[in-house]
Amino acid sequence: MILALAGGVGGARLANGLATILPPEELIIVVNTGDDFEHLGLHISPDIDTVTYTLAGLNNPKEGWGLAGESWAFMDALKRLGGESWFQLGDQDMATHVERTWRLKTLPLSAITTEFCARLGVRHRVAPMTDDPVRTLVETDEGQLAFQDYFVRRRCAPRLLGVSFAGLETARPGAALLSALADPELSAIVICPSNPLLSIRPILSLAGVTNLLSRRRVPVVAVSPFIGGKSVKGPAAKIMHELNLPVTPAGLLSFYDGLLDGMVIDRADADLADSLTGCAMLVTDTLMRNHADQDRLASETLDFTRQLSPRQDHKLM
Ligand code: FO1
Repeated sequence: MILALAGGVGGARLANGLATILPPEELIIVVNTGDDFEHLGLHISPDIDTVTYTLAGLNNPKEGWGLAGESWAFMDALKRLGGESWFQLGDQDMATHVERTWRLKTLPLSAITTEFCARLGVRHRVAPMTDDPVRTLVETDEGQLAFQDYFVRRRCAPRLLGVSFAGLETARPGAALLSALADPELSAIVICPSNPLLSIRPILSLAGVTNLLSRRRVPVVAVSPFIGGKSVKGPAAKIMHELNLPVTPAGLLSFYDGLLDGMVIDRADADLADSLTGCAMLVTDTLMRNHADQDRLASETLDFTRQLSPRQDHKLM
């Protein structure tokens, strides 16, 4: 059984490749919820929706988030009324947010996610990292901003000074994450090519998670979201630069701080990995332009995990 940690479009793409190869009982995808926010009175869970829509084959392939073939009548009507229109909510996508918000009055996010997946034909398990509220906040040269305010409304223009996760200290890891970490059949943990700081750190920082993960003695493999010093999608590289985190295999290895047994990096970064020790490297094409790329990268990553034995001295983050 593989535990995949994911957030955002890159994470969803690799998760989709893993889901193509592995049967439903052999994969669980645990998703970041730090990007969640309340908007227009609705609870939005962007990363959960991106993963769910991608696995359902319903996602907008160009943007990566949202649904394919959307119409925008709601947004047009909202603009006419002078409403907040910086966050694009398609007409079909709105049904997800309205129905989720309504159900959250009586159900946890994990139960709603399971039900939506079933309704959309997703057979693999997709679970939020926690059912408790965690909200990513960014410190910038223009003050503190909520994550989507910074990311979408301000298009990451303010200079980033730091990131924090409100609610993380008291949030309990989700039941699916805990049961995956305790599952005797767990054979590897795959960190998808998601933003390490914004998507993966919140999952790993939940109480007890790195501790449990390290004790399992199963290989932990990260697929790099960087190619040739740039992020494949989104401003991950800009964000890392502004926080003095190098966008290189060495930078990623040090960011994950003793947790990794293996790293999958792009051919463009092969030279940079030559001198790295303490972590096995798989050098391949990591750009996922289509389904074939997703499946190939997932298959190569799984083969790689099978060749690795976990380090005996996983350091706690
Ligand atoms: N990202 C944008 O850059 N602009 C948007 O207007 C936008 C709307 C949106 C609506 C629903 C959804 O599930 C995701 C949406 N995203 C949008 C993506 C999302 O905010 C970010 O990509 C993630 O939070 C980062 O992983």
